[in-house]
Amino acid sequence: MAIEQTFSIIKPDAVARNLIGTINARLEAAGFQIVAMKLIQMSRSDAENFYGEHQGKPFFGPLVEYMTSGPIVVQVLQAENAVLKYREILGATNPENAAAGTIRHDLAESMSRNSAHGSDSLSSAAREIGCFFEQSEIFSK
Ligand code: IDP
Repeated sequence: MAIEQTFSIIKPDAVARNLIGTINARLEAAGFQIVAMKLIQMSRSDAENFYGEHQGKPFFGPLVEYMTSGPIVVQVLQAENAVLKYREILGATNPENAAAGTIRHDLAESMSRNSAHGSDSLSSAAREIGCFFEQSEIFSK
């Protein structure tokens, strides 16, 4: 299996509840190496661009409001099969449908305040990493 990089966000609800360490411990225990990480607050244009595929959907406005409401942690995670592996430990978008033991099942507040983001494909990961990181900020061997 190939070594991949995926993009992760620890979302505002999780940062506000002091869950950065809890989520990072889960990521490291699952075998991810955190090769880039920043604490930032997204601007409205960052959020609109990042979630551009959802423009026009009823939840788009509230999603942008929420994602800009406070600090978030943006990360690049590296592992074998990282994209699928992270989606598996993240769990379904709606925490009510997420499997027991996943981040969203165990930690998320609701479908909109669902604690973390993980890229859904290698091409999304490349695009999303590029929204927040220069290549020189990624510490990959
Ligand atoms: P994902 O984060 O599991 O990849 P997406 O469908 O890409 O899910 O949606 C992006 C984010 O938008 C979700 O994580 C969630 O915060 C929010 N979202 C998606 N669908 C809904 C919805 O039907 N109601 C409220 N928020 C939603």
